[in-house]
Amino acid sequence: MTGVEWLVLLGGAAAIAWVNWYFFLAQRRTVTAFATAGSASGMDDGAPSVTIAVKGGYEPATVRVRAGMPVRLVFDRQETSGCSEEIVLPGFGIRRFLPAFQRTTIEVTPPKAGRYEFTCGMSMLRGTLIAED
Ligand SMILES: [Cu+2]
Repeated sequence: MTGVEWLVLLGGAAAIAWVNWYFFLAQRRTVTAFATAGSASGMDDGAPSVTIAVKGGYEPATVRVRAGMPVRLVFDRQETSGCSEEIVLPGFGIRRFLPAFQRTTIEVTPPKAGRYEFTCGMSMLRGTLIAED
């Protein structure tokens, strides 16, 4: 192969690696936020709140909460992308519109320990509440 062909091949391989990283690894990077009663900021009547940035995904995408305790999820939508305009919490029967550049608070109480997903309206963006006893 010529030098140019090698360059094209390497460029292609790099592009493929980047795409895989972007969609599979970057999206799955999760940050765990502990929301235990008494330790969270923004509490007024006892329910801890966790702010989740919405921008091409959810950050943090994993939120640990207490089973049986109400928690406020504050979705801070920082984009106008149509993908993230709805938030769905199937385990709680909730589907809510998220206005762009606003914070939308959704309070939920996981009834028991387990994993509760939250997704965009098309299930492309995903996050998880992990409720622990
Ligand atoms: Cu979407």
